[in-house]
Amino acid sequence: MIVETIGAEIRSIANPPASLPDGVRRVPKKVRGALPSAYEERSMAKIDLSKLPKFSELPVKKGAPPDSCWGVFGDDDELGCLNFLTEDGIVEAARLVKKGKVFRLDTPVNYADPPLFERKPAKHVLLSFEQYGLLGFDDMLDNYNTQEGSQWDGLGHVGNMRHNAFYNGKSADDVRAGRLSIHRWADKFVGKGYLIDAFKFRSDQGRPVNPMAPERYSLQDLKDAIKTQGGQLKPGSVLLVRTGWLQAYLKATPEQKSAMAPMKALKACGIEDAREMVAWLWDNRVAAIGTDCPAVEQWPWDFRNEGALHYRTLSLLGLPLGEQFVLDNLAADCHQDRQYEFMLVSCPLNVRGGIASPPNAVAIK
Ligand code: UVW
Repeated sequence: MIVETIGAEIRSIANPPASLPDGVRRVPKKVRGALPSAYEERSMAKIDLSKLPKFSELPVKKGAPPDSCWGVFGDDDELGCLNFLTEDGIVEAARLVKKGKVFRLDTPVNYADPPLFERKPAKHVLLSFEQYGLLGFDDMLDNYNTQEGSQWDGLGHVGNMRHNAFYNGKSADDVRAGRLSIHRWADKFVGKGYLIDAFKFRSDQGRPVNPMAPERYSLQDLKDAIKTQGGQLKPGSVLLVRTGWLQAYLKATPEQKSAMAPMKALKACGIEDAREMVAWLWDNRVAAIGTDCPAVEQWPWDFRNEGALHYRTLSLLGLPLGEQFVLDNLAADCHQDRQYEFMLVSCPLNVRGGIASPPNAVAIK
């Protein structure tokens, strides 16, 4: 199926009609057959974000779990909330670039030593051209876990246990077969970004959060921080939330880092997993949420808790989660010029069937 359509009124269609809605391009039949599936053009209709259902109107599909957006973007959709990143939004994002400053949002590979959650470090191997009598190198990253550092969790990362399904009702076999793959995002993760420095907001208020404890930033904290910072979280933005965790981690000694790496020992702050939180994210058309903490929500979180943010976002709303992002320099710049909006460009790995990816992201101001 080639055509992707958006919204309650424009459904995904197995047999596209002769004329397509504005903005939907059809891949010519001749070309379709010639392209491997990774290169299929998956076009998006121009959508009016204000016309999509509100959270209170979800679900729109019979039999879909409560609080899920399954079916809103069509039954075959694999992009979830990234559908909020529209072509017009990219043009608006480009207009936010005023100073020519670029902020890399990824940690260096193997920054966490040892990596968190018992993930394994990558081994960087140089291959010399000496054997060919030449001067030069290739290199390999052996054993690279795409979640060893900064990462987007893809929609195949966790599924809804009760419904035994991932975003949009896809099964584990669908995921194994490459559905909800990270490669679908390869050219879709560009748009407006907005940073909330929740850590600074709470500290300035005299209510500091300890990033190394499972403390939570509430929805009210996020809303109040936006009010204090100024600017607006515009519909169709990627939201970045600085929790202070990465800064605290980087200050820890090697011994402290080793002690906190195992899953059972790690303790980290995050944002609260309340229903109101995801309702706000959906109603504000947040396309993805990236944080500088290990799990977006606090760690530990209870894998059996259906209300955990991982389940509410990834599997019910198709909302990508970003973890261990580097936000300190970006935050410092935002405080300096009081501009918390920027263009965000993220090029996830083009791995067919991939589950997660380093964001390969920059914020540009
Ligand atoms: C956890 O919550 C364990 O984080 P991740 O998304 O990296 O699996």
